Amino acid sequence: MRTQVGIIGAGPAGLFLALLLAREGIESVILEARSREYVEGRVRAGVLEQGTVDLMHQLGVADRLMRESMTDRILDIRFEGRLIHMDMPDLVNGREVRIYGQQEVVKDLIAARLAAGGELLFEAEAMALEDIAGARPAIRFQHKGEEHRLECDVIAGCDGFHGIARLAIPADALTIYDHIFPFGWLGILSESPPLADMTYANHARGYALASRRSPRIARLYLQCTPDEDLAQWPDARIWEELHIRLNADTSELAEGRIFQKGVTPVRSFVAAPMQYGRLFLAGDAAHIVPPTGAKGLNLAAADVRVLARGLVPFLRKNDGSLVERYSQTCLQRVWKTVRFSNYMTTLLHRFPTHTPFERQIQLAELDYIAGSRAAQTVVAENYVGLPMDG
Ligand code: RFL
Ligand code: PHB
Repeated sequence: MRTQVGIIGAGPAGLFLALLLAREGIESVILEARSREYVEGRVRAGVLEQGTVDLMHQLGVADRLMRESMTDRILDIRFEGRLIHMDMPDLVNGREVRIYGQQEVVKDLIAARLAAGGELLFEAEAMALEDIAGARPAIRFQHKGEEHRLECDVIAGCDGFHGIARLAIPADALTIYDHIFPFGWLGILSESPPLADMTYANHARGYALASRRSPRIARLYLQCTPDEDLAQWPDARIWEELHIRLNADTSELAEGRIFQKGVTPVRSFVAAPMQYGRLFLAGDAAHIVPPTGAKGLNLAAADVRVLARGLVPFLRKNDGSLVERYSQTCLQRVWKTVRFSNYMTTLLHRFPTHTPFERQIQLAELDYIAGSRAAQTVVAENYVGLPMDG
């Protein structure tokens, strides 16, 4: 088999990339280890920056998004019985975010890819990469019990944090920046009306977050230990803790049937550079941010925009001037996003190691944001998303 761009992974990064390239007449094959049902059912992110929404419009895949997603103007932070109420469009020139589940984005992108007749193989697991430093790299993969080899002009490693692409780069060619936070997030989906606004809470018992998926589905999170045992969290305990930490009684935060529960680690990770020879890493394969800034999916979309823009002249007329700056261009945005996600995480969580001094600094920071339009603008500007390529 042969193609121009071999894409490993049908998450947001791989799917957006394939559609961006197809629009320019560049052919690709996507290999996805899991089944279609599995990737379409994976519950993850929910906040789309304006730039990600714009990208879906440009690709002609925004119809359902515009019908079913909800705009989110407001970002609330509750702490010590107080409220910081930020109106994002008011703070940052009309910009806002949209709430639309990542699995809905993935469904829309898969449908568009298949409708256009593009190659997308499910249950096709990449096992090894060959000759990534040379001119004819290849991916060895397994599909329906058989081994295959896909020869490419370039390979896009869009295979997430646990994929194989990053591991194919010699260790001495990569610098790894890794920071594991001493807590995790317990996330649930519930059949109950959500809080009206996106609400983050800093509480002495730990952080909580109230988001939503629809007017009838709430998406709620609680800070927990990194290896929390879900068996210790019967529904009643989850609700009790949410009411306390969000300072919202049942009249404000109604309880409902919990139909999904999961624990996710909280981590910052960057592998640099994001390119080695003809292998390009994009999305979670290259970097992870703590979910507190709601940035992972958006960063994946931003990476592949830069990648597609660079690959088009390279594959059409062997002009590598843009693509050779791929990593450098992406990492500017990545580090600013790592910084913001780290800031929000540090601002809102309870750290087991906190001294009384550090707790007071945290509360002073919240008090400062509460009283300063400038500080609120900084938060809102980052939350709605920095300009592309910035
Ligand atoms: P993905 O989505 O992990 O997709 C990678 C795909 O590669 C496949 N794969 C392979 N395929 C073939 N061969 C192999 N050897 C393979 N190895 C792996 C996998 O099966 C998978 O389908 O990475 P991608 O595309 O880079 O997208 C990144 C995002 O998924 C991630 O950053 C976000 O979900 C992070 N995130 C959030 N991001 C936001 O922008 N806004 C949010 O509100 C937000 N909230 C979250 C989040 C992540 C969370 N969890 C569970 C980690 C909330 C949570 C709880
Ligand atoms: C979500 O809706 O899943 C969500 C919202 C905000 C975050 C993380 C996740 O910071």
